[in-house]
Amino acid sequence: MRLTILLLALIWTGHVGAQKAVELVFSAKGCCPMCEDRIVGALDVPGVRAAEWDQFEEKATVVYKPKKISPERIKQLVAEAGHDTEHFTASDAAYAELPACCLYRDGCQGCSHGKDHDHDSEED
Ligand SMILES: [Cu+2]
Repeated sequence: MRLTILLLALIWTGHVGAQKAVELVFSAKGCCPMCEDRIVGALDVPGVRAAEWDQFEEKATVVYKPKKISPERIKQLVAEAGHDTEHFTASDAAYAELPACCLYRDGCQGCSHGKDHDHDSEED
Protein backbone atom coordinates (compact mmCIF):
# COMPACT_ATOMS: atom_id res chain seq x y z
CA MET A 1 0.00 0.00 0.00
CA ARG A 2 2.67 2.46 1.07
CA LEU A 3 4.77 1.46 -1.92
CA THR A 4 1.84 2.17 -4.25
CA ILE A 5 1.47 5.67 -2.86
CA LEU A 6 5.18 6.24 -3.22
CA LEU A 7 5.09 5.04 -6.80
CA LEU A 8 2.12 7.26 -7.58
CA ALA A 9 3.93 10.18 -6.01
CA LEU A 10 6.98 9.49 -8.15
CA ILE A 11 4.90 9.28 -11.31
CA TRP A 12 3.07 12.49 -10.41
CA THR A 13 6.32 14.32 -9.69
CA GLY A 14 7.75 13.11 -12.97
CA HIS A 15 4.63 14.25 -14.78
CA VAL A 16 4.75 17.76 -13.34
CA GLY A 17 8.47 18.00 -14.01
CA ALA A 18 7.83 17.09 -17.63
CA GLN A 19 6.01 20.36 -18.26
CA LYS A 20 8.76 22.33 -19.84
CA ALA A 21 9.73 25.72 -18.55
CA VAL A 22 11.42 27.90 -21.11
CA GLU A 23 13.80 30.79 -20.67
CA LEU A 24 13.15 34.06 -22.43
CA VAL A 25 15.64 36.92 -22.57
CA PHE A 26 14.61 40.29 -23.96
CA SER A 27 15.62 43.90 -23.69
CA ALA A 28 13.58 46.06 -21.35
CA LYS A 29 14.46 49.67 -20.65
CA GLY A 30 14.90 50.97 -17.14
CA CYS A 31 17.21 52.69 -14.71
CA CYS A 32 17.50 51.41 -11.23
CA PRO A 33 16.59 48.80 -8.61
CA MET A 34 13.13 50.36 -8.41
CA CYS A 35 12.69 49.51 -12.05
CA GLU A 36 13.86 46.01 -11.29
CA ASP A 37 11.22 45.66 -8.58
CA ARG A 38 8.56 47.02 -10.90
CA ILE A 39 9.48 44.75 -13.79
CA VAL A 40 9.84 41.66 -11.65
CA GLY A 41 6.60 42.55 -9.86
CA ALA A 42 4.75 42.88 -13.15
CA LEU A 43 5.83 39.37 -14.01
CA ASP A 44 4.48 37.84 -10.84
CA VAL A 45 1.71 36.11 -12.76
CA PRO A 46 0.61 32.52 -13.34
CA GLY A 47 2.88 30.73 -15.77
CA VAL A 48 5.99 32.69 -14.86
CA ARG A 49 8.36 30.64 -12.75
CA ALA A 50 11.08 33.21 -12.28
CA ALA A 51 11.88 36.69 -13.48
CA GLU A 52 14.82 38.98 -13.10
CA TRP A 53 16.02 42.17 -14.70
CA ASP A 54 19.54 43.48 -15.06
CA GLN A 55 19.75 47.26 -14.79
CA PHE A 56 23.14 47.44 -16.49
CA GLU A 57 22.30 45.25 -19.43
CA GLU A 58 18.68 46.39 -19.41
CA LYS A 59 17.65 42.85 -20.03
CA ALA A 60 14.93 40.73 -18.53
CA THR A 61 15.35 37.00 -18.06
CA VAL A 62 12.12 35.12 -17.54
CA VAL A 63 11.52 31.42 -16.98
CA TYR A 64 7.97 30.58 -17.96
CA LYS A 65 5.66 27.81 -18.99
CA PRO A 66 4.68 28.18 -22.65
CA LYS A 67 1.39 26.42 -22.05
CA LYS A 68 0.31 29.08 -19.59
CA ILE A 69 1.71 32.32 -20.93
CA SER A 70 3.15 33.55 -24.22
CA PRO A 71 6.40 35.47 -24.68
CA GLU A 72 4.34 38.28 -26.21
CA ARG A 73 2.19 38.53 -23.10
CA ILE A 74 5.28 38.60 -20.89
CA LYS A 75 6.74 41.54 -22.82
CA GLN A 76 3.35 43.22 -22.83
CA LEU A 77 3.17 43.00 -19.02
CA VAL A 78 6.54 44.73 -18.75
CA ALA A 79 5.42 47.44 -21.18
CA GLU A 80 2.19 47.90 -19.25
CA ALA A 81 4.30 48.50 -16.14
CA GLY A 82 5.92 51.42 -17.99
CA HIS A 83 9.03 49.82 -19.47
CA ASP A 84 9.74 49.66 -23.18
CA THR A 85 10.62 46.20 -24.45
CA GLU A 86 11.91 45.07 -27.80
CA HIS A 87 8.41 44.44 -29.16
CA PHE A 88 6.12 46.48 -26.98
CA THR A 89 6.46 50.13 -26.11
CA ALA A 90 5.05 51.44 -22.87
CA SER A 91 2.11 53.78 -23.31
CA ASP A 92 2.72 57.43 -22.49
CA ALA A 93 0.26 57.06 -19.62
CA ALA A 94 2.17 54.12 -18.15
CA TYR A 95 5.49 55.90 -18.64
CA ALA A 96 4.16 59.04 -16.96
CA GLU A 97 3.41 57.02 -13.83
CA LEU A 98 7.06 56.23 -13.29
CA PRO A 99 8.92 58.15 -10.59
CA ALA A 100 11.47 60.68 -11.83
CA CYS A 101 14.33 58.33 -11.07
CA CYS A 102 13.00 55.79 -13.50
CA LEU A 103 12.48 57.98 -16.58
CA TYR A 104 14.80 56.03 -18.82
CA ARG A 105 13.74 57.88 -21.98
CA ASP A 106 15.38 60.97 -20.49
CA GLY A 107 18.57 59.10 -19.72
CA CYS A 108 17.75 58.24 -16.11
CA GLN A 109 18.58 61.78 -15.00
CA GLY A 110 16.78 61.50 -11.70
CA CYS A 111 18.82 58.61 -10.39
CA SER A 112 20.76 59.47 -7.28
CA HIS A 113 23.12 56.65 -8.10
CA GLY A 114 23.54 57.62 -11.73
CA LYS A 115 27.17 56.63 -11.70
CA ASP A 116 26.10 53.03 -11.41
CA HIS A 117 24.97 52.97 -14.98
CA ASP A 118 26.51 54.68 -17.95
CA HIS A 119 23.53 54.87 -20.22
CA ASP A 120 24.96 57.02 -22.94
CA SER A 121 28.48 56.60 -21.61
CA GLU A 122 28.71 60.33 -21.16
CA GLU A 123 30.99 61.77 -18.56
CA ASP A 124 29.77 64.86 -16.81
CU1 LIG B 1 14.04 52.98 -11.73
